[in-house]
Amino acid sequence: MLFDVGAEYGNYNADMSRTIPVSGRFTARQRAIYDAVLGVQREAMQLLRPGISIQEYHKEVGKIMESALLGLGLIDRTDIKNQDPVWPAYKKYFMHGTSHHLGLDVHDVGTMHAPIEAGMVFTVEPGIYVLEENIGIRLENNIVIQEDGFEDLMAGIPIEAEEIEALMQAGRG
Ligand SMILES: [Mn+2]
Repeated sequence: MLFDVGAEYGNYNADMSRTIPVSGRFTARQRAIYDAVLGVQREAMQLLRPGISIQEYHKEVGKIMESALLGLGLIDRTDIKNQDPVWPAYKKYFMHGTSHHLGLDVHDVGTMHAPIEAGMVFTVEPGIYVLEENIGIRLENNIVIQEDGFEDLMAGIPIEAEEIEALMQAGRG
């Protein structure tokens, strides 16, 4: 079950996604896809830094996602070789952007063309949606860009598959 939720405080917004297994435990396949999404999220966060444009960033995340989907056997080298550059093969399973500005609005105003600056706040929300397997997973945290990296504003909110399962087991008593 995929939740995309948020809170508003002092006119500022949050935007978070978590995905939990309805049974309380991920199947092996769900877990493989979950961990792939989490891996892409973590790598994507490392890319968001002052100087990079959001367009360049999305291109780089596309490459990371491509390799994750290859690993899951969802696409193969031939799909990539034959892909439409405007709609690359990975888009079949990840058809939305990875990040958007966040602030006074959930999708806050901001240019896609100017370089990213310290102090900007972004969502980082990769997802893999496999219609044919009835599995859709998105994980979304909010980060603030700093001069030398980023701070994950949701670092304290459980996201590891083990943490999610443990919480669900605990809620069963
Ligand atoms: Mn979002």
